[in-house]
Order: sequence, then structure tokens, then C-alpha cells
Amino acid sequence: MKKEIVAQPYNLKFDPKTTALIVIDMQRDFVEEGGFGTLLGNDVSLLRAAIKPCQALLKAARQAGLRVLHTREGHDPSMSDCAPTKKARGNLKTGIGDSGPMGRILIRGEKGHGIIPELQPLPTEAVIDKPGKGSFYGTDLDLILRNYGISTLLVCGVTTEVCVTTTVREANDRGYECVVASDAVASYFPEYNRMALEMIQAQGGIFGWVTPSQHIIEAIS
Ligand code: C5J
Repeated sequence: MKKEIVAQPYNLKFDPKTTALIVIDMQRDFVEEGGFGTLLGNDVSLLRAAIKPCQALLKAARQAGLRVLHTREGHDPSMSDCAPTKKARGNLKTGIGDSGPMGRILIRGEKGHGIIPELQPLPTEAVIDKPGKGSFYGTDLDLILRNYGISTLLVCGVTTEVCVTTTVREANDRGYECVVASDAVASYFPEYNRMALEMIQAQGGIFGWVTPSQHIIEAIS
């Protein structure tokens, strides 16, 4: 049975059977003190504001029996899947693949690469390891969503203007309808967060829909 989410730029009808929650990159390296985000000079408390709303969405999605997927940005320890341009970007003293307080930065298996304890995936939930900003590039996400029969994505995680937005744009081009939970996404730069959310819903929802997580929770519960 179709349900409706109160959202911008207009309410979205959706079928819970074909709807999944995707939690983007809630990894220690981005969200915890001592990770990649801190080494880049960012204030991780700005991202941590998204944890509670993500937890509420996760709980509601699990209770409603929705599919849940998680993504992690990172690389094989060999770095063979890391574009040399990505590694070189920023001329960082300590960058991707280098050792930091939480192990090698954004390397699979290292502490910093892991999803934060507050949002641990269940064994039944797919975890997508992605080498890029978008969750579709270089991953099986499209295959997995099609196997599950998913056409609507409820999106939360970090960071809004980088991995969240890139994923939403990739999904939109592949025919998925994305609803971004405005308080369950975050950026190190509040102005970019605001602008990214505006861009998604601009021009009649050019990339998707935006709404507070409470409206999503009310619609799926
Ligand atoms: C970044 C992300 N910002 N998950 N990654 O490099 O947004």
C-alpha cells in the first residue's frame, strides 16, 4: 500500500516494500575525534549532530521492516583502488593510506574506517564499500538495490555536500527516488549543508526530496 512522506518540494508517495534506508559513511574517520576529519582541521561535532537523528531513522526503518544499507568510503590496504589523484589531492602531510591515531586513514579493516558504534549494521544489512564519493561508483549498490526491488531511497549520513549529494545524484540518474533527511545529514561547513539541501529540492526536486527525519519516521511507522 502506498504511503506519503511530507517533504519538499512536494509530498512523495512511496511503497514501503520498495523503499530502503541508506546510511552514508557514518565512519569514525569522519565523525570521531582523531579521524581523517580532525586531521583535516575540521570540527567533528558538526557531524556528530546527525548521529541521533540517524539512530532514530535506523530504529524506525528496522521496526518497519524496511531494507537498510550502509556505506563506507575507503580503500583496500594495497591502495590499488585509490585513484592517485585522490591520494594526492590537498598535498596533505597525513592523508589517505597514512597512519593516524585510528590506524591507516580510510583503509578497510582499520579502526577509523569502521562505522561508529552508535550505528552498527546488523548482519542482515548490506554494507557497501566504496572507493569514491558516490555510493554507486565502483560498487554493487545498483545490483543489490535491483535484487531487493528497491526504487525509493531514504538517505542519511555524511557529508551532505560530498558523499550524500554525490550518491543522490547518481541514484537520481539511475531512476531512484531519494528523500534526504535534513537533520540526519551534516557537513563540516553549515553553509554547504544548507546549500546542498536546497539544490536537491530545487526546480521541482531536480535530484530528490528533503524533509526532517521526523516526517520520514511518521510515514514509515
Ligand atoms: C568526504 C564523505 N567528505 N563521506 N567523504 O570525503 O563525505
